[in-house]
Amino acid sequence: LFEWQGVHEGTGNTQYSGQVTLGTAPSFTLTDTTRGNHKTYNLNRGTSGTGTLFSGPDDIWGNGAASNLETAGADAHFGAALTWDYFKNVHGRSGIRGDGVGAYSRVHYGNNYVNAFWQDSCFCMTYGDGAGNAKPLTSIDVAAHEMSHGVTANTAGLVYSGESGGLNEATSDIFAAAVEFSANNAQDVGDYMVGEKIDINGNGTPLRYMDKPSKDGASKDYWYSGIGSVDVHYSSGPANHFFYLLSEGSGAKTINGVSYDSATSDGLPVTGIGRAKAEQIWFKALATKFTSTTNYAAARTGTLAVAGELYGTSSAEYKSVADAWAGISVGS
Ligand code: ASN
Ligand code: ZN
Repeated sequence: LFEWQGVHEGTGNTQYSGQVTLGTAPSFTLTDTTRGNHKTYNLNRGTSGTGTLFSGPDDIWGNGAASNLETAGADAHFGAALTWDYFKNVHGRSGIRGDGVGAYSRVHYGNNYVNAFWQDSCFCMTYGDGAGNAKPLTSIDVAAHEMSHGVTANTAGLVYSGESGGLNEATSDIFAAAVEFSANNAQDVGDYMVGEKIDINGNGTPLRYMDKPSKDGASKDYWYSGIGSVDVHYSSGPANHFFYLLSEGSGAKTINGVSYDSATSDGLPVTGIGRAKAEQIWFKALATKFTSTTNYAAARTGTLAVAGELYGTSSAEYKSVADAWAGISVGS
C-alpha cells in the first residue's frame, strides 16, 4: 500500500552468529538508520576507497557461508550494531564519538588478508577474509575490538605505543568481551577470549586469553618495568588480566562452558565484583581519567578514583580494584 520509511529490519544469515536482524534501508542496502546510518561496504578485494555499498533486490543478506560475499557484510554489520547498542545502552554513549553519527565497515579487504583494523582517518573499520584455516575476521569480538579503538581514540586518545598502547589494545579486548557477553548470541556465547571463532592459528585456539594472557605464547600476565617496549598486542596482557581478575576473581571458574584459571603475581586472592561493575569502572576511567599518555600506574590511579566515585573508597569494589592491580604487579 505504501512504502514504510521508518525503521527497516533485514535478515542476516551470518557465518558466526546464525540468523540475525540487521538494520537496513529501503530497497535495500546495509545502512543502519537506527544507528547513525552505519553502512557496510564490499571492497571486493580492493584495498582503498569504499568499494560498493552492499545492496540487493531483497532484504536478506548472506547465506551463512563465506563463499557468499554478502555473508561477511552481514557479520560485520551485525557486529557494529551490537557494539553500538552496547555503548549506548550500557554506557550512555551514542556512537563512537558520542554524537549519534555512525561509522562504516568495509569487508573483503585485499587477498588472503588475515587482520582487521580501525582507522581514525576514515572513521571506519576494515576486515580481511583470512587465508588458509583463518576464517573471515568478522566475528562479534573482532568487530567490537576494532570499533572500540574508535571509542578510545575519541576519549582518552591513548597513544598506540609503549604502555599507553598496551592499555589501548586492552581496552579493545575488554569491550570485545563485554559486547560478546552482552550480545548473548547462542552461536557465539560470551567469553574472555579474543578471536576464538576465526581460527587464526589454524589449531582452534583463540588469538588472546584474558584470564592468563601468556597462554597465547607471547602476551604478558603481569606488569614489569620495560613492558612498554613489547608489542602493544602483548603488553595489553596485564590489563586484560586485571579486567578478568576484577570481574571474576582469582582461581578456577567455568563460565558459559569455558574453564578459566587466573593467578596473581602476589599470590593473594582477588574477589571478583562482576563484569557489569568492572565495565563501568573501565569505561568511566577511559572517558574521564585516562589521557593519551596514561601508563599502567596511572591506569591504576584512574580506576581507583572512579571506583571511589562510584562505590566509595571503603567499598568492596574499591578494594577489589586495588587487589586486582596488585595481582598484576601494579601499585601496592
Ligand atoms: N587487528 C589489529 C588491532 O586492531 C590491527 C592493528 O594492529 N592495528 O589491533
Ligand atoms: Zn587492536
